[in-house]
Amino acid sequence: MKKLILSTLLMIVTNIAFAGEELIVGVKGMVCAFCAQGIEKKFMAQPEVAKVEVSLTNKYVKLNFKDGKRLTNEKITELLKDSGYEANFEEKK
Ligand SMILES: [Cu+2]
Repeated sequence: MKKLILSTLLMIVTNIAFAGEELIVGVKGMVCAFCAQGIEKKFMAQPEVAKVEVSLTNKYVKLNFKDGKRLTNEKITELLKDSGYEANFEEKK
């Protein structure tokens, strides 16, 4: 029992160390490096976002959020739509 508690505690500590949720969202309509750059800029301008990685080849955007923060799927959809792209939450890679 003690062991279980200890490993649970360890898990919690590890999670805190790697805090900041990661989310991969598919992006429809992204065709060139300019698109990718624009999307990256758009997300980096959001205060909740710590890191953005755009894959033009695989058509997705990987978002790393700041501790305890997150953009809602609706907000992400809206941000992408504003730039002329479509968010795809189904097809995660
Ligand atoms: Cu483009």
